[in-house]
Amino acid sequence: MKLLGSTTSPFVRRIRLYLINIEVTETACEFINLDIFDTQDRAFLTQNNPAQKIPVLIDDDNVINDSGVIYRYLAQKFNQPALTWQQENLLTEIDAANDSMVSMLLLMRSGIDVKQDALFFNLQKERVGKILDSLNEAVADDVIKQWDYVAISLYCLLDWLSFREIYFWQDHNSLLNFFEKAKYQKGIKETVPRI
Ligand SMILES: N[C@@H](CCC(=O)N[C@@H](CS)C(=O)NCC(=O)O)C(=O)O
Repeated sequence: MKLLGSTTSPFVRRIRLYLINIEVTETACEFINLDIFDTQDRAFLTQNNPAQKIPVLIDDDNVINDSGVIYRYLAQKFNQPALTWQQENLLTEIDAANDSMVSMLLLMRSGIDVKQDALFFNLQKERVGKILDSLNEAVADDVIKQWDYVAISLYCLLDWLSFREIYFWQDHNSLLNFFEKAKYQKGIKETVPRI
């Protein structure tokens, strides 16, 4: 298998950590680090995913796009349990916060002032705030407890928000406790997004 991605993407990092967690080695799944804004790398990405997003998993003739679908593919291939509906909802929240903040980052890189008081920016900030409150509660209530795909995805979101300095979440005590414990998990150091 091959995983197309980048070291900075939180969506790619989840899959890398999940693979490590289920003990799939680098030899069994090679990580291809792309610069998605480089012409050649972008052409290679587009060949495999016209949506031009990472991660992409290539497993012989199967080309799988989107971290959520890749997760389901891997879970099935390696006989791992499927997510419960509650876990699916938590993942939807984590994805929504991640998508909003990736959009904000791209807007900032396009020279747009995301601090301005305008509908689009206000909606993203409000959404991320509400989601972080909800995830904080989920951690406090032990709904997110095991080091599974949901916890991995949450860790990747929080670490990415800090890395990009795009949203201050450290005032959420349960998330902070979760983060402090999770940073010693297998693979965290090897997949750190800092360049
Ligand atoms: N829903 C997708 C989102 C993936 C995504 O947004 N990846 C970002 C990198 S963090 C990307 O490829 N962005 C390129 C773009 O938006 O043009 C997933 O879960 O895989």
